Amino acid sequence: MAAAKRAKDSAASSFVSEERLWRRHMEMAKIGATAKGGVNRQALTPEDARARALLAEWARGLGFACAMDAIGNVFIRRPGAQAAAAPVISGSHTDSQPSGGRFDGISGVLAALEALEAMNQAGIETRRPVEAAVWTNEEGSRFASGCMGSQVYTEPAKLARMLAMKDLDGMSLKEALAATRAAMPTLPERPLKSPIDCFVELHIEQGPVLEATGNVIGIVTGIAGSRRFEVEVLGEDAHAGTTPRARRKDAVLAASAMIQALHKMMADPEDEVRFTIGQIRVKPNAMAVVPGYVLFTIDFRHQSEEVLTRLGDRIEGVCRAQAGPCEVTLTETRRAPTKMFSGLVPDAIEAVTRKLGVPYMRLFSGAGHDARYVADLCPTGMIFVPCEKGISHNEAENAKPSDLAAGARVLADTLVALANR
Ligand code: HGY
Ligand code: MN
Ligand code: MN
Repeated sequence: MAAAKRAKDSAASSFVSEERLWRRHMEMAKIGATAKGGVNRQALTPEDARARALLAEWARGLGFACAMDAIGNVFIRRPGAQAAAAPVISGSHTDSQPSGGRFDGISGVLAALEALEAMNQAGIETRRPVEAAVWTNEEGSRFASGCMGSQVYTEPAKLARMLAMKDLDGMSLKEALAATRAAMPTLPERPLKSPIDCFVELHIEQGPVLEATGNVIGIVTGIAGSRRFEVEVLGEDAHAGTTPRARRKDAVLAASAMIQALHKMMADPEDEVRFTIGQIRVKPNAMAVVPGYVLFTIDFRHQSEEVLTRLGDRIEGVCRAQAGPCEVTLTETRRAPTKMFSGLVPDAIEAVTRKLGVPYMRLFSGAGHDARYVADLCPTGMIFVPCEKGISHNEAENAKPSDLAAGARVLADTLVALANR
């Protein structure tokens, strides 16, 4: 490549448009918009399909080709001089929590598209192809086991099990994916586990640290390990008016005792354990029926694998001790190890951030991301940008246009540097 063009490599960031990036965020925020200003765009719902279709429309308008793999991950390609070289990829997710925010996930997807467009405007030819990616079902709210797209991409043997998963209405992921495909233009197939040269994910921090310290860029050092469980409590439906307490097998009473005991066990003085029971389903869920069935979910996270093992392995015993006349079944639906990021990608992010003069720090992520799994395939790193008061997984989630644009600028030059190294 001519020296002049290489010299322009740093120009990609100067073509990032804050206005265009913010406008695309607001366009996406209309899809699945909730009354309180957030989004409900759960994985592979018609809303998620509309977001993917809009993204594909923008991408094709820029001359980029799109592809999709067997679990619905989408790849938007900007060609490189060496067409057969493994691509540098950046991306995140379009799906949201049921009462999610306008930035979680989608910011990483739109920053990646913005970086590709800025490379076009800068007239930069990269040696490797550069791609923007959408990973299917990162949130794991509609279909359990989050980061599903990146899990299956890196471990294709998981595909069949994931496609068979059903949502609360009994629809399988396979059916939901077929509906999503039907709502999008037909895209060429991308084989699972196709080589990736390296991966960078931009995401809002979902914590207060960057904002509180006046930093705009977070270079992520790692992602906390997590263990997810489903606890089923089996009692016996009975009449609320005629059944004496001594004869009841009340699944809600047992589950509430378990929940109290678990929170007591997990309460660490350092307040580093992240233990959440976010979903409780009761059947038959009727006022005049002593409930015979409860399912509740456990989301347990910590940086230390020893803590995850020691406390996580005690969960079943604590539940059994509180079961009373009910039976209890514990299923571990996912265990993800703590993943650390170092070397090539974080260092490339830092070099670009310093060159652009953006205030930054290195920090650890309590939130999970697809980068955790992609890191098993290639050198990986993450860029955080601030979100207001660290609020996320909440309809009030907010971010500043200037911070999103700063993140996209760092991302654009990092992708060019990685693609040309
Ligand atoms: O739960 C998480 O950490 C991610 O935001 N889905
Ligand atoms: Mn996310
Ligand atoms: Mn999330």
